[in-house]
Formats: sequence, structure tokens, C-alpha cells
Amino acid sequence: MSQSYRFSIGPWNISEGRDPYGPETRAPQAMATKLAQFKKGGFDAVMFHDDDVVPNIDDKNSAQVLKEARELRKQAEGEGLAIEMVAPRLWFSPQTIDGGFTSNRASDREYALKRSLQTIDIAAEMGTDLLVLWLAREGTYVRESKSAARSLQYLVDAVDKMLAHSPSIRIAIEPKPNEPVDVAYLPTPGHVLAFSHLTAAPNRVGCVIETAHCILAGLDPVDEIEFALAQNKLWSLHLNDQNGLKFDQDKPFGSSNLRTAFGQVMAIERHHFGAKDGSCIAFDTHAFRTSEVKNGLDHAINSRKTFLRLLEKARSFNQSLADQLIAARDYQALDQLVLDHLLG
Ligand code: GLO
Ligand code: MG
Repeated sequence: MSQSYRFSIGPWNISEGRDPYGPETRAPQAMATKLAQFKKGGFDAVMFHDDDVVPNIDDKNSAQVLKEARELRKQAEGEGLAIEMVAPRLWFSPQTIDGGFTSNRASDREYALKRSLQTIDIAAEMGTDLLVLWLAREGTYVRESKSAARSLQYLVDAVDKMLAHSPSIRIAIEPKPNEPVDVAYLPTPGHVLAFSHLTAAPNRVGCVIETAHCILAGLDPVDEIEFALAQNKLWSLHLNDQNGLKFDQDKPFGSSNLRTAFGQVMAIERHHFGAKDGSCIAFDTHAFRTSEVKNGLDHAINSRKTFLRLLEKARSFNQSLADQLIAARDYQALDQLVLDHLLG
């Protein structure tokens, strides 16, 4: 029987259209309105930032934070949605303008750790063992401002404290080479997986791979996905697309690089991504600035549709013919076999 996949989505994926050069183009939607759209759109689970769960999180005490987490869990489950993961949104606060874990100020580093430990408590309250760390500001704008070796040690120390805080938490780090920082400390899946082996529990440190982030690093997302899957270290996926080395575009899956999207689906299917542990496929995509509120989730719905169509293509691909062409080293014919299959 064919494997079925679980799809997830974040409330931030219904966004207001703001960019660095202009304000919002759509009115903000309430969490309840967003959750109500997700199941209908074909999604099984939700990803949350800690401050999606608890707005103004820094103004609230621990009991209040956990109470709001329980309430939102109930609300999501009431809509038929599981909670995939929780992530500390460290890049918004005034204490992390120089990075959190790698900031040059000890008080900022303490803040980042405290918030991450609290996010682990939120995750437990919401019934997930997956903490995602997108290390948005852990890097530099000025090379001489920090040391890479010292920053690496700061990151190991922080992750070790998170692992010690909960014996069951799994930490999935989402690498991205740049934006918002000029140069990030864990820019690629290779860096993340090497990093995992420096921590106290390498079996509980893995990665999230996002298509666009691989392209921004000049890497092929297909190979990056397979690299992590081969090591059982891919615990979530952010499928989207990106047109070359520009600003982070979060375009719908397959919309710029259809053949690479096919390759990603082939890798996912070949390695049975999520079959054992229920890992989700998320579409970390955004509406175009011109989209109206009523079409504000179409980018993700369309991404899922494209994924499912490419899944049919992956399942109907003539692999035995491909294998014969590979054995004969007739890569020209193999290339055309893929194109004909996609076009056919
Ligand atoms: C931005 C990231 C971001 C994360 C999300 C989860 O480039 O892709 O969307 O995936 O905040 O931590
Ligand atoms: Mg992402």
C-alpha cells in the first residue's frame, strides 16, 4: 500500500504582506480563523512559534504561559489538528538584536536560553516532543564582531541545557545561510548534522530542511534532503521554492524549479519520509503581496496540490527503464526520460 503523508502549516503562513519596503497589504486574521482554514485546506498538523501560542509572552508568568498553551492545544485539536512542533521566535525581541545564544552580551544569551527552555515546557503541554530552532540571528553582519569557535561553543552549551531540561525533547535545527544575518553560523544541513555530534545527545538533535534555504546556500535541496534522510536526521520539511540567489522568497512549492521539486518528492518517497515517526511535510510559503485575504492560504493549498501531483509522477516513474539507462551510462536518455515523464 502506498504511504500517505502528513501535512502541516504555521499561522505565520497566513501573513499580512509586509516587506522591508512597504507595509501590510492584508488585514490580520485571528488565530481561530486561521485554524479553521487549515483542516479544510488539507493540513493535519500545526507548527507554532512560542509567541503564536502566547502573545506578549515576556509579560506573562509560567503558570499563565502553560495555561494559554493548554487552551490553544484544545482549540487546535478541536479543529482536528495535531501540534507538530513549537519554536522559540527569538528573532523578534530587543534582547536578540545581536543574536540570542551567540550574542556578545551574557544577559542576551541567558534570555535566549530561558525562552527556549520555556518553549520546551510549552511543547510538552501541547503534546509534541519536537522543538524547532531556526537560528535566525545567530551569525554576524561584521565578521570581526564574533568568533566562530566561541559561537559554536555557545550553541553547544545552550542545546545541551535544552537536552538536559527534558529527556524526551528532540531538537530540529533549521539551517539558513543568510537573512536576516549576513553570515549564519549553521548555514546548511551539513553544518547542523556535524553540530549534532558535538552535543550531549546526538540522537536527539536533527534538522529541518527548507527548499529555499538550500538554494540560497547554492545547494541542491534534493541531495540535502537525501543526506539527512540517510542519517535518520530529517524530522520536518519546509517545502517551498526560490528563484535563485535573492532575498528569501518562500514561493509555492515547485513554482520556480519544477524538476527539483520532482527530485525532492522522489527522495521523500524513496526514503519513506515520516513513515516511522510521523514527521510532517510543511509548506513554509507566503502569499504574494497582491493576494487578497480570501486567497491568503492558496499558496500552501497549491503547494500541497503540486506535491500530490508530483507524488503521482514519482510513483509512476519508469524506474526499471531508468535503471537500465543508468547501467548503460546513457544519461542523455535518462535526462529526457525524466522530462518526458514530467511533460507527459
Ligand atoms: C525563515 C524560516 C521560518 C521558520 C519558522 C520556524 O526563513 O523558514 O519561517 O521556518 O520560523 O521556526
Ligand atoms: Mg522554514
